[in-house]
Amino acid sequence: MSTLSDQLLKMERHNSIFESAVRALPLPVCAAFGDAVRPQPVAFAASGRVLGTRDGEQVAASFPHSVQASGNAVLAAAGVNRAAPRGKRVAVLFSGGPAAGGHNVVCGLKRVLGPDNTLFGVRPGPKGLIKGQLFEITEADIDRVINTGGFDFLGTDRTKIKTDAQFAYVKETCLKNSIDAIVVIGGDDSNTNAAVLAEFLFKGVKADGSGVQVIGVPKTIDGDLQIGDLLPISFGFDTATKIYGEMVGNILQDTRSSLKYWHFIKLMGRSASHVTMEVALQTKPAITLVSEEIAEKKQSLAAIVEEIAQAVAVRVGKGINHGVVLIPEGVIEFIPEMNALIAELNDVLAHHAAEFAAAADKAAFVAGRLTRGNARLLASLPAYVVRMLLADRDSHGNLQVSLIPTEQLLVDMVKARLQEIDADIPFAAHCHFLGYEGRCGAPTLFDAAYTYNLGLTAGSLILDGRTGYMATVTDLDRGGEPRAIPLTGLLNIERRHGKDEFVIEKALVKMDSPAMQYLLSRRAAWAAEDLFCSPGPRQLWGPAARQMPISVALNSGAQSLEFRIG
Ligand code: FBP
Repeated sequence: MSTLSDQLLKMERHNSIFESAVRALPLPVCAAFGDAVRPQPVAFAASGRVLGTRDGEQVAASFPHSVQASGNAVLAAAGVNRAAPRGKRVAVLFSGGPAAGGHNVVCGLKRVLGPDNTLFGVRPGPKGLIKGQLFEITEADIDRVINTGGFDFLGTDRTKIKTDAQFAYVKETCLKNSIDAIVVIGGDDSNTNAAVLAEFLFKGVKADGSGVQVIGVPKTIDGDLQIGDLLPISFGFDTATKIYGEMVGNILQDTRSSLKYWHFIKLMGRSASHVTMEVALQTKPAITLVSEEIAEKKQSLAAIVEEIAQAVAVRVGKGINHGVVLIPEGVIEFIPEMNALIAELNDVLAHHAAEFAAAADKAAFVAGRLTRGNARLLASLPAYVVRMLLADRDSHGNLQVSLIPTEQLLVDMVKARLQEIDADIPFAAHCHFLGYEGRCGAPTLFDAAYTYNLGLTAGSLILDGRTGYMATVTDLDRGGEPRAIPLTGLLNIERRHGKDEFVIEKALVKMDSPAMQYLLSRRAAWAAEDLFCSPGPRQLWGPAARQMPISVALNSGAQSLEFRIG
């Protein structure tokens, strides 16, 4: 066999030239963990900060063990843990959508637990915990998955552990495998799940009456799990936005080359507009919709269409017959009349689930149960939008906004409006949805380092005997500090599935945040003429490798775009 065909065969199973090289990429660790090659577990102590939410009393009543144990106190690293126990058996799982860097959390965990403790992978996600599907993670596994993207090492799913039977199965899994601790790597819903699990498993699980510790790790490309300076961003956001940034930059470059197209690009990110805002800050397109702004200004669908149509007409007047419109995935839920419709739809679907499932004409079934205004609005929407508004909610009760073709709806409506303004205005548009292509790319240096240190932090919390906390790393432009956030200090009550539930609130874009203010200060100039830039491919080596998300740098008051861990 020739050398080239040998080389090509060796590349199979995640061994491309890039993947092989990236496994050897050294990862910096926060000073608290000591040596980068042999990181040490840290002990934790109360930092002096205590968290609370408006529903604190109900939380304390429903999560008595967790609240009593943590006092909702934020923990800070307090030196190397010289008394770390041995023989701990820890299970780790991914939960929810994939995000770059998840494998490095597992690697950090394994490294800090060391050879004296055992790490098990749960396959796939919470469902694997219910079914008891565990396997021991080896050093060879870690060498293979480090710095690689995706969640494929363990797989993931969106099962919400909620029934008595499911909780009993989880307990059985813990007992059968003598599990001492579970690490849940997930977003807001999954960390809410982790809080519930921590309370359920707090004590009385094992024969000696002791419990099973539960630690959460903040993941989601959406960027909607943020807690001020305690959690400036969840992992996966940087990689996803840099991948989208490169693609949007390429499309912008095409618009100015071919000189005849508008591109309406919807960006994943669920409800919040963090992803869209970050990509806008990276690329500077003509138009950026921000869902939270639309809600604040109470803009109707017609008003949004009018704004875009006018911007197109003004550019055409200047001879610029092209541009890019960035659209947040969840924008539809923020348009007041659509929001009212979706809320009523959610209630109808939750309360008539069986009849709805059996109904032949689902739209007619629902319309008959809506208020007159909402029924009229539903009837006015194109069939491709109605179908998705009526599609199954996910197991956490969320509308699957990624399935709603908002970009197509806007193109169709803008086209119709431009015809009314002046039939001679040229308008040719393409639609894109950038979502899944950003979730599993190889982690950026930021995400690779951040997640490895999150794994070290989660493992340290377990060895320090903690439960009901979310691991975090703060001060990302000043070396990085491992900390722990009490999950019960984040819980509020929200209406989901037609009933009140404890949830960690999604962090939306704040209108007065420095990142939003910056976008507002530049948006008109970006609409008036082409000022875009192309961030290019993400770099693991080279000048852009150390760049953190622009919105995170702005919002955390950083002095430059450079992150510094270690
Ligand atoms: P998480 O909130 O679980 O991290 O998921 C993020 C996300 O990628 C959203 O941006 C998107 O709306 C959703 O998952 C898509 O879900 P699915 O993977 O089930 O299609």
